[in-house]
Amino acid sequence: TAATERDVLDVLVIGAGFAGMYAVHAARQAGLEVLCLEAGAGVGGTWYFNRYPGARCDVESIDYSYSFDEDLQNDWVWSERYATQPEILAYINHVAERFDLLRSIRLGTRVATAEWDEAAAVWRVATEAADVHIARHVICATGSLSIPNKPAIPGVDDFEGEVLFTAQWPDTQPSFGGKRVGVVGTGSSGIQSIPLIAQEAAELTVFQRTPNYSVPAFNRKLTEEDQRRIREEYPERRRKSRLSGGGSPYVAYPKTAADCTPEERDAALENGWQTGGVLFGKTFPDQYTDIAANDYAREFAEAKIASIIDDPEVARHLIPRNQPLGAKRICTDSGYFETFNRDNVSLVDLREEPISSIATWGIKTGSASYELDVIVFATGFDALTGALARIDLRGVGGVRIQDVWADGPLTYLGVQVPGFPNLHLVNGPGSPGVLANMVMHAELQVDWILGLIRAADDRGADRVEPRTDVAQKWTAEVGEAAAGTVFVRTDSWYLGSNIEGKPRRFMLYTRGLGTYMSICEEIAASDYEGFVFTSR
Ligand code: NA7
Repeated sequence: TAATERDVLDVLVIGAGFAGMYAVHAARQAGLEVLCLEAGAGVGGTWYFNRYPGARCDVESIDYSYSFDEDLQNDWVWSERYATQPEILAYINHVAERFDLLRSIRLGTRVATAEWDEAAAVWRVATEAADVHIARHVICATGSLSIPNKPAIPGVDDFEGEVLFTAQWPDTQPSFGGKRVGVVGTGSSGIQSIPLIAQEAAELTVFQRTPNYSVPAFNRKLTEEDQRRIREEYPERRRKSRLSGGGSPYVAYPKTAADCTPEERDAALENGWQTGGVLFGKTFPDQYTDIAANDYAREFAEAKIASIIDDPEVARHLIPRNQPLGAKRICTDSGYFETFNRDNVSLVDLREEPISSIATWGIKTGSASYELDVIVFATGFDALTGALARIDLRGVGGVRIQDVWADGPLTYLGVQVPGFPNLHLVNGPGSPGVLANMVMHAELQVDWILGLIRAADDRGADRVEPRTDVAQKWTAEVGEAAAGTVFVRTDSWYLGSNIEGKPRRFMLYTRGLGTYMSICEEIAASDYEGFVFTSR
């Protein structure tokens, strides 16, 4: 196809998930000419692709939703404390329609290359269909969990049954009735889908490489009384969330674990457990920084989990024990451990014997064979940097972002990269990202990015980029902050260690969303300290 060139856009957004959709809306509100390119056939990003049974957000629906428009906030009614994927997707589609966003979004359009044109001070962005778009600024809203990890197990292509990936689930729900199903992977996606698949399948075999801590969601329907209270408390809830560590209004117990009496500690942990899910990780303020505090919470969780599982031998395999609680993201489940009490469910511990190959009929470990009709891979993502690395993204002098990031991502504030002028990342490495409520995080970051673009325009500068030294300093700070936490004590996708050959670096800012945004605000107020504005 012949390349077609369009007029110069102010902003080109890559990705129409929560972040990209808000970027489109906010850029339009700021009077900028914006176009968004989205690979999926619909909007929603990760919520478009991850349609597996049981898919839910582990942040409460009333927090994991846009705050930028009060009418939207008050009109939309979430039916459950934790929304299912279909409800989240319905919400995103509603937002797209309500704010007429689709006229600025090209669906089914994957970006292949993005190249900085030094002479013209613009980005040239080409799609896989070789359409070229020219933009002054590019906002990458490419998602943290958007590139599925497909393990290269010998023989994987020989399997004659059905192969499914949770992260690329078919539009029509496959049926498991009467079938022998194997699920590989026990992260959040496995833990959410396993209980539902178990209800339907004739037999379910779970292949677990690393066990995970999972805390019941205590999900429930939201009543009319809840709805009334939510509306009344929303402004205060959002205010608290913006100042918080994780973008939700919850605060830790007012004392460190060490300062509590044993009774107080247990009561705080019980309360944290009943709050449910990933929020249990926030019971004590020092739970992520003091291993002793973490041990209290971990042992409490282990006892709770053990009490759910009937067979102590199965429990021994399902409970992690050797990793700090929350170093891998705590999973939020509805009936996960209970599922292993069913007669049609069995667990294979791959730490004892890894998968050796896949045959036409199923999965082989060293000494055992498992005949299967369906294999579900819930094997995670090339997280945080995977989507950017798949674009041939070239900055000043044709330098590729993969090369600049060969030893791990280098960013200033998680938002800009030296040598890549006018390129902005949302929820990128070096920001709190997935450690916070991504919707609120995206809104705050997009507003900040648009402030930076405005600052450049006000100066008559056609180019803005961070100095290398400030990016190095910020990246070192991100690393130092993480070094003081339990996050670096176990392998995880936060560290890139789930993907072969990826540099092992903790990629997120651990001091919390509120602290992070106050630093960003200070930098904006100091006339964008660390940024260089230039014009041709
Ligand atoms: P995760 O959390 O990365 O989980 C992936 C799981 O798949 C995990 O248990 C992996 O074990 C396992 N895995 C990956 N590759 C293999 C191979 N080759 N063989 C066996 N098992 C394997 O991804 P999710 O999609 O569940 O969740 C991601 C995030 O989405 C989640 O944290 C929420 O924030 C939402 P491993 O631990 O690597 O040993």
